[in-house]
Amino acid sequence: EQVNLFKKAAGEKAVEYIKDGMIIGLGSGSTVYWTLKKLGELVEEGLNVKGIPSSLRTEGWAKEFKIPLTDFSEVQTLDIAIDGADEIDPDFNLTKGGGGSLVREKMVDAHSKKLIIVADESKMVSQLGEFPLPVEVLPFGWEVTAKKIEALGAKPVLREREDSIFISNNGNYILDCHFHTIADPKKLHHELKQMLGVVETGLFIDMTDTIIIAGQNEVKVIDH
Ligand code: DER
Repeated sequence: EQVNLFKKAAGEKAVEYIKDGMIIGLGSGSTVYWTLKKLGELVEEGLNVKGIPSSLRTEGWAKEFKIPLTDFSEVQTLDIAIDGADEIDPDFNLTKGGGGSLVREKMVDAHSKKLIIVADESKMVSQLGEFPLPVEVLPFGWEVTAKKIEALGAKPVLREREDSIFISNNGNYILDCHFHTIADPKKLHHELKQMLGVVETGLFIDMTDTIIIAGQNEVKVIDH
C-alpha cells in the first residue's frame, strides 16, 4: 500500500550517494530493502562496491541481489551507511531496533564516514519515546536488568516471536522499553548503556548526517 511506495522511494533515493569503489554499511529493515534491491541492479551494471550487512536478514538480501560482501576483518572504516529508523526527532536522533538488529546496525553505522537514514514520513516525531525503545540485554540475569530499567520509568517487555523468546543475531534478548516520552535521549542512552546487563540501546544519538524522507508528494533530502 501507500507507505510501501514511500519506503521504496526513500530507499531507492539513497543509492544516489553510492560511488564506485565504496565500502557500504548495509542497514536493516523494509525501507533499506529497496536500497539493496536498487544497488543490486547497479552492481549488475558494473558498479564496484562492497557491503557489510547489519543483520543476517540483510546479508540474505545482499546475497540475493549479488552485492559483494566484506567484513570488519578486511575494513574498519566504511564510506557510507544506509539504514532505516523507527523514529527520527528534530535533532536527527533515532530510535532503532524494531527489527532486532540494533547492535550490528550501530556497529556498522558508527564506523561509517557518513550515515544516511531512509524512512517514510511517519517516522518523523517531535520527541522520541512513543515507539518502545529496544534495548539488547544479556539473557543471563535479564530479569534483574529489566527491574533496573523499570526504575528509570519504563515498562520493559521481553520481546517474543512466535511464542518463544526472540534471540538477536548476537544471541541476546531484547527488552522493548515503554518510556512513552524520552525528554533527553542522550542522557537516557548513557544511563542505560552503563547498566550491568545492557549490551546496547536503540538510541542512535548524534550519528545521522542525512535523512531521506518520502511522503505524499515528494522525497525530501535533509542534511543535518
Ligand atoms: O530495526 C531497525 O532499526 C530498522 O532499521 C527499522 O528501524 C526500520 O524498519 P523499517 O524500514 O522496516 O520501517
